[in-house]
Order: sequence, then C-alpha cells, then structure tokens
Amino acid sequence: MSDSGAARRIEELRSLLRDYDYRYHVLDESPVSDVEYDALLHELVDWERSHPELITPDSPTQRVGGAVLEGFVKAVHRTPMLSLGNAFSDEDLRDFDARARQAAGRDAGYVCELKIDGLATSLLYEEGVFVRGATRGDGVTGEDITHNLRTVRALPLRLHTAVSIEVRGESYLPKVAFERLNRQREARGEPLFANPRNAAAGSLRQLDTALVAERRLAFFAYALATPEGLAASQSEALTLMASLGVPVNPHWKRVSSLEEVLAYVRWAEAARADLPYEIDGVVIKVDSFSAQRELGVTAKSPRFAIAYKFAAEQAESRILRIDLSVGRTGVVTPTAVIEPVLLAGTTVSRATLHNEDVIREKDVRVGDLVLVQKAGDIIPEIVRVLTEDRDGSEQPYRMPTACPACQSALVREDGEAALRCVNPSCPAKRVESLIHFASRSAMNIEGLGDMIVESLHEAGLVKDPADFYTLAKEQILRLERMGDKSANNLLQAITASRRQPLERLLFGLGIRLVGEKAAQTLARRFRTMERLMAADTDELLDIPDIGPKVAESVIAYFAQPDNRLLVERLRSVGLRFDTDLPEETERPGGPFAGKTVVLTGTLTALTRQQAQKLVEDQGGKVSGSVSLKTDYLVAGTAAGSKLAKAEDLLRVSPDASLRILDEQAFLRMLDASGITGRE
Ligand code: 1X8
Repeated sequence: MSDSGAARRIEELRSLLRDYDYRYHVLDESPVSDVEYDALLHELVDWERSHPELITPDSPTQRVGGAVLEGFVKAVHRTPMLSLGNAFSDEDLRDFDARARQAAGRDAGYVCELKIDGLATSLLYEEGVFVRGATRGDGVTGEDITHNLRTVRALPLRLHTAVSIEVRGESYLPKVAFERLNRQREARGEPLFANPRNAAAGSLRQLDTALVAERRLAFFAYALATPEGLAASQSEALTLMASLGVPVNPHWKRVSSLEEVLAYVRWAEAARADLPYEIDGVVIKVDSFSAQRELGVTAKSPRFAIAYKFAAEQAESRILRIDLSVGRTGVVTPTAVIEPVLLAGTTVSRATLHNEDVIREKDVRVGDLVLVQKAGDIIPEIVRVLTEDRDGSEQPYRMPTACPACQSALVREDGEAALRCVNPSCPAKRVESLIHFASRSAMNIEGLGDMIVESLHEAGLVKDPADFYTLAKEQILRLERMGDKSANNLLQAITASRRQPLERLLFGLGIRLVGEKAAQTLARRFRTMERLMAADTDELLDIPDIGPKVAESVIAYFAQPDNRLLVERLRSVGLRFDTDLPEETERPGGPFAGKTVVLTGTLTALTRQQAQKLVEDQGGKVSGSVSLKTDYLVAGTAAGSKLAKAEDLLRVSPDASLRILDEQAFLRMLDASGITGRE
C-alpha cells in the first residue's frame, strides 16, 4: 500500500480503537469482542512497525508497554493534591453538614460519589493530548508514572476536545483483576497484596511497562484541578469530564439535604458487594465551586468535602486449631484455622495471629468463638474473642519452644515479638529462602514456584540457590507431573536468570533488612559483588539511605563463611555480579540550592510547610526574617512588613542579591528546575 494509504488506514484503526475504548470504559458498552479488538490493535501495531515515522504518543499502540524504566522521576503538582477528612458515623456527617451550611451561609447542595479503593492519580492533558500522569505522593510532589498510565485502557490518550486540563481521579484494579493477580502471586509463592489499593500502587510502580499492561488497571476521574472557566460546580465538572471521554463513575448523585446524603451512604453500603471494583466509602462534596471557595481548606484537607469510611465487615467463627509456619528468616508465625465463614465476598478459613504477644493479649484459645474481620478488607484477622460464650472446654495455647520444622530451640530476641528459628540449615527456612531467591522480584525464574521448589528440595536436588544452576534435565524429569516441555522451559528460565543484575541477586540472597530498595542502593554504589563484600561499616554508613542496622546486617552476612562459600559457588556457576544501574549523580541543585529564602503572605497552591520543604529539598534554607543575606523573598497575597522591609532594603542597597518573587514566579522556578531527582 502507498504511504498515504498506510497513513489513512492507521488513522482509521486508531479512531476505531479510541471509539471502542471510550464506549467500553466510559459508556459501559461492549462494542466488540476482545478477539476483534486485539486483531485491530495488532493490525495497527504491524502498520506502525513498517511506518515508525507515523507513531504518535496518543496512538492506542502506546498502551502495550514494552519500555523498561530505570526509576521514576518526581513530579511537582501545580496545585497540591489534598487528602480528605474522614467521617466514620452518621454523627460525623451531621457535623460536616452543620459546618458546611454555617460557613457557606446557605443551603449547600452536595454531590455524593463512591470512594474507590485505588491510588490517587493526576493526569495532565495539553491541547487534548495526555502528556503526564503522576501519583499523589505527599500531595505536593508525586512520581511521574506517565509510561505506566499509558497502558491503562480506560484512560484516554486523547480527549474529544483539544483542552488543556489536569484531571484527578483514582487508578484501580477491578475485583476480577485483583483476584487474578493475587492467585498468580500465590502460585508463584509471592506475598499477596492486602487490598486493591496496594495492588494498584504496586502495579503502577512496576518498572517494566509490559507487566503493567497485563494488570488491567482502570481509572475513574473525580475532579478537575483548576476548573475555573470550565465548570461552576462539581456536578458540572463530572459531566464535562465524561463528555471529554474521561471515565467518570456513573453512580454519582446530586442531593440537597443531609437526609439524602445518609440515604446514598445506605445505598452504597448495600451496593458494595455487587460492584465490579472495591469501594471503601463515600465522598461527599459541596456542589457549588463558589461555596467550596468560601469554605476553603485547612492545612491538611478541604472543608468542603469529606470521606465517609465504611466499617470493616465482621463475622463470627470458631477456632479449630492453630497452625505454625516458618518463614524465610526463621520467624514462626501462628495462624488460626477457623470454621469457614463468608466475609466481604470470600470464604475465610484462616486468620493470622501475628505472634505470641497477640495470642496472649487477645487471650485466644482453641475452641473459642471469635469475631473476625478483614484488615484492609482482605487479610482476615481476629478482632476479639467472644469470652462471654466460653463453656470451659477452650484450650489455652502455648507457642512451642522448638522449631516445628527442625526441632531446634526457638529464640526470642530482645525487643522483638517474633520467635525465630536460628538454625541455618532448618529445612523450612531453606525452602522459603529458595522460593524467595527464584521469586519475581528477585531472580525472576519463571516456573520455579512454591511447589516445584519444595519438590526439588524434598528430592534432595537443591539445598541452596547455587544448586538450581547445576540441575540436569533427567533430575527435573523425575519430579512428579513434570513433562519434557516444562522441564525444558524451567531449564531455560534458570539459565536466563544467570544474567540478572547484582541488585536482584542481592535481594534474592535474603540478607536480613536488605529489601529491593536497599539492594538497589548497594548495587548502585558498589557496582560489583567483590566491592560490596570488601566494604567496611564506614563505607556502608557513608550511603545516605543505608542505616546502621542494615550496614551491620550486610557486614554480618558476608562475615559468615557459609555465605561467602555460597557467593563463590554462584560465581562459579556463571551468575552475573555487576549492574546496569546508572551511577548515582549529585542531586540536581535547582535555583534555590544554597540560597536563603523567606516566605511571607498567604500562598494558595502550597502550604508554608510544603513550600519550605521544596526549597530545602534543593538544598536551600528558609529563614524567618529579611536581611541582606536573603536571596529570595516569596510574597504571597497580603504580604505585610517583610515585603515592605525587602522593598526598603532594595531601595537602600540596589545591588543586593535579594529578589522578590510572587507565588507564580516561585512556582515557575520550581517547575523549571524540574525537581527531577531520580530515586
Ligand atoms: C479520593 C477519592 C475520591 C473519590 C473517589 N475515590 C477516592 N479514593 C471521589 O471524589 N469520587 S476524592 C479523594 C480525595 O480527594 N483524596
């Protein structure tokens, strides 16, 4: 086909796919089957592959992911993303209503919306094109997750109109996607996400964008950052966003009294179980933006909105017995096995007891009737024992003194609640360590999940991680249910993992207190295993993010002859001992580095504390008074004596370095400096 023919077909495909995305995610229709959709998308991918000059960032193909990021860059919000105050009862809502009506001086209309259990997200559109997405972070500075958000199908890469706006909303995992993800993690022996919020956050912080695309995240918009000139009320803003092609949750309702607010809350509580996504409450906002402005914001949250949080669902059940498990680090965790009971949509048959102290404090006995709830609505825990129902047959529980796996004496260290098996060759610990080594965030050996690792260990084929690399195909084939194809795949995955970089290996070794982040920090600084092993405490402590406990643990690990031997064997089987992580660079200075800044007057986009932190993050100093040492005076509205003094100073000493900035100029300087410290 001619180039212009290709261009026409590409545009046609894009426009079809955009329309399908819009109809599916915003209008809740199912215009085509997944198969048809994928066929069109693949056709577009093929066209773009042969015409790469025609690829645009808002093409639906840009959702597939593929780029692997090195880290996340910070993103400063143009206006802060506030969090909401909470209401836990009807009484709290009554107080909110009274305050709102008093302060607004009139009857306030409200908009009630569902509170989605996800991750607050900001989306910037310039002339209708999605250009940046960021997490909320601390409200002032979040992380730039543009590449990951592009993979979210519900999020339009291009709006129906070429407007420049910042949309705020919630990225979330639908219930089915969340459950699928946790089932996958369970099969791989990875820790489960406690709730959809954590799952959404964990997914959007993935560095591999193709993995993010697999997760099937979705998005609901609930606010415009600066609605001036576009909408006069929350209900108008929601209607506008939907008409631009942004998904807005359809269950919002404009109401005009507290009674109607309470009725909406009752409706949401009842609807909760049947919704395809998790909600954890209801958000109530004063509708009119002018009334919102009159109500204003406090240091932490707006006075014109509140989040009503649902109480955790609870159920009664009976404790049948207490099971123990030994973790990778030797910690022995008790779990109550209970009579199966339906709770918040799933059947629960186990509840964590955490440790010995919790069992004693709650006075949990075998046979007790207990109240269970899901903390963060997924991991069940015991709220309390219904002691009034005891009949005397309940058996107090004592934690064992010996490891349930290897019978060696358990140790409880000072200041710790956990009992620990300290036998380095405890089989339970070994298996858990091997599972950890192979897990996705460590060496990522696909196909090497819990069951296979357990079988390999049980068959005596693998005792430590180096043994994975000397496995022969005949040995693997002898495992139950292991066919020729799976054996080949497994061997290939093991071979491929030899190329994993140092930070993954370090994390995989399971050095106490060395998590993913610390492993990266160590790899970045020392570059090779040899140099890390040769480091002394002072060199470790020299790293800003490494504290004394981590340093001590690293030193202790490499001081152990067994561990040194393991590292030596890992080298001899061909593992990679270095990293591709970029060397750390000096923190970017920015315009306020080394400068003295005075803040005065009222700032609208930031609180004083937030402004101070931004200056200090660049290495600047914030001072309370204006003098010849002042470099910048940031004058908000109604700036008084400090501004007058600065102006006097400039009259007397015109060459003073002092510059007066209004809030806009201050924000522009922060923006221009990028505040782009890599993590
Ligand atoms: C958080 C959330 C809001 C809404 C829904 N879900 C949330 N998690 C909404 O307004 N519909 S607003 C909000 C916030 O402002 N922190």
